[in-house]
Amino acid sequence: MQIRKVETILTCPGRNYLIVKITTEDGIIGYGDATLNGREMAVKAALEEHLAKYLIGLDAGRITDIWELVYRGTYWRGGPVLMTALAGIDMALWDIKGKRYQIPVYQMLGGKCRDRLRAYYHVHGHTREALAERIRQRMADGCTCFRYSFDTKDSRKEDQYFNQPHQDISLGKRIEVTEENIKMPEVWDTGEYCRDLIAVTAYLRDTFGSKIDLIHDSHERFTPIQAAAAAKRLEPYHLMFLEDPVEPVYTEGLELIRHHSVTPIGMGELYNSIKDCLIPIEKHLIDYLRIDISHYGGITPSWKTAVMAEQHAVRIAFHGPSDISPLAHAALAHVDFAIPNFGIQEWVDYNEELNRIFHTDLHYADGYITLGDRPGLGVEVDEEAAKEYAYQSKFLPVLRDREGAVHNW
Ligand code: GCO
Ligand code: MG
Repeated sequence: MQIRKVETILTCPGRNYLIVKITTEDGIIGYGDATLNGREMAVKAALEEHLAKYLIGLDAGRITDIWELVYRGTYWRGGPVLMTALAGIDMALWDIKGKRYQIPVYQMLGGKCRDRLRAYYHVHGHTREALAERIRQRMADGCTCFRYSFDTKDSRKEDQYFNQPHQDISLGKRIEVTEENIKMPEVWDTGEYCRDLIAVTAYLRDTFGSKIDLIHDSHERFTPIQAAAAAKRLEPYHLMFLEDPVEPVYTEGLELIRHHSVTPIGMGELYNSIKDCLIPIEKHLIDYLRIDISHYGGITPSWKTAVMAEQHAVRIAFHGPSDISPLAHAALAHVDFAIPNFGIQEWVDYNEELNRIFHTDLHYADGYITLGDRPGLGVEVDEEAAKEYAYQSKFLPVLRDREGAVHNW
């Protein structure tokens, strides 16, 4: 099982996705996801120019050893670009091992702990009524948990809103940032947003009672004291969790939130290594760990972290937005199925173009995800179809406050 080739495939069926393809001497092909939204070229170069050559000739079965080699053996370590490159390699190696022994990855992690995964979708409404309507539509498909967002009314100006900046493209709300509009920042006011957050949440709870679970992603926009105040005021509406209330660097800020409130906290899509989440997990500062399997080095460290989190009653709710590929969704689902402390899975619909490229073994129906028993990650990649969708240069949005200073989005 010697590694013969390490290649990348960049494709844009709506959004950009970077795939790692590893081929062994005996002809086994493994695929992994190395997509980092808005930084695809940096990861591609890291893989092709800097990491691939270390891997040629190595035994593809020595996944942990190769992980260590890439992570610290080559000196520069950590950060989203390198950890995403490493994740692509790691997933491809698990895929190869599964194909070699003809078993799914979850079997290598101890087998399934559950029959299906509960999933949640993003829902956005310009107004609270539109949001409730969107939730009703999704409820008709069986979904019972929602990550809700809304646009915030500017109380100082008639008919003006602070638009939610990080909308899922599938909702048709996202403003694509291209070279033409890269200099046009969106404006944000956290005070106004927080006021609406409490009111909208109260409205949703009042409208739906306990029929649904609610998750709100504040996307690191609060300072620790703002987050503590929001979490305290949200208590009566019993969220499943308040996501990313503060930036990951404010670990002590999480203590402040805990001190003031029992609203459960979800954190993690910006964590890149086990060291980032050690203290939050061990000190019980978070309830749901939301690491992104593609930005955290892949299956190997995500599974190890899940085992550690289990010892501290922290549940796993992997980051699963539309900006990682179905290969990443497959990888995280194999881990989800194999761990006792699975919490919930963020989920998205695939468009037709994606379905042409990725033939996955995951199926969503009635609010739950099921996984078949194909070997490896269980995803067939149609490389010819991938070639039809050329890379498109896209950028991440920028948010500024009313005075023009940069604000977290
Ligand atoms: C989520 C996330 C995403 C991110 C995106 C950034 O919880 O799904 O916050 O919407 O904004 O992954 O690229
Ligand atoms: Mg998030």
